[in-house]
Amino acid sequence: TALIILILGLSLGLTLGRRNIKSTFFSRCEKFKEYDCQKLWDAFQQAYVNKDPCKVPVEAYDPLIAAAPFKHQCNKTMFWSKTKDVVHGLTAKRNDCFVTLEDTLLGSVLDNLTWCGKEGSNDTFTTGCPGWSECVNNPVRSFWNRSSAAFADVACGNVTAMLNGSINTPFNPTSIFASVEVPRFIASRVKNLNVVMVIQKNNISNCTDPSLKNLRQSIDTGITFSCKDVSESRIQECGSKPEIACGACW
Ligand code: AVW
Repeated sequence: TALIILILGLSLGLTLGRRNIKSTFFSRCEKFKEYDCQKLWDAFQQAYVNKDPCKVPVEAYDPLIAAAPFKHQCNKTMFWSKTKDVVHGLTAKRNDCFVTLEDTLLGSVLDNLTWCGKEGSNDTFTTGCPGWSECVNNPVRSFWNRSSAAFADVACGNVTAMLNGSINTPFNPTSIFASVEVPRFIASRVKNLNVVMVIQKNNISNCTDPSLKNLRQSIDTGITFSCKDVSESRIQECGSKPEIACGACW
């Protein structure tokens, strides 16, 4: 009987996991009261359904972005690269201070999901989809590129980016942050770019890393640049103590 229960449990889990991108989409979407989730689901699906999953360009998501435009979050916009967990650990608790793409409706609805379509079918698939680097124009990668561009377009005032001090090149030219977001910062909207270098015990780089010089040089001259090395525990403390003022997090 134990074996039968195990097999039943496994197949039930698989069925639910596969069937459920639509219900995941809706349950996450419904947390944001002011949107028509059915309308957003339709706009989402039209981007990739019935298409070769390697032929979904970033523009395919224009109607979805238009249906749920990002709001200006002046002084709160938070970018990140290779620091997903620590950043979201913080913004989950301190959205009074910082907002990432994954804290917005579209970003949170599609975070950690995989999807694609198939020519000749109107279904959404969550297995057998191309990997991130398998082809450039795949549905998941195009969505994150398109939504990151739209999110960067509305950033204003003080902008923060969390980079990872435990890797060789914290500002990597191939990252979405470097290739899609930074080029869209314009001085008439963005006043300061404040980099927070997340420093763990075994860090191998910090604000003096040459890649940070590239970042400083690639931004508009009218944007003030700063970089601060901050320990991971300091960032976690800011998350766990709501009494810490946003400006005093590091
Ligand atoms: P990242 P980014 N395979 O931590 O600067 C699968 O490198 O690029 O930071 N998924 C991938 C891959 C890959 N090889 N590379 C990237 N991703 C996906 C949006 C994956 O979902 C925000 F606004 C991973 O968690 C940030 O400022 C995510 O891309 C900026 O883009 C980030 O990869 C972070 O992009």
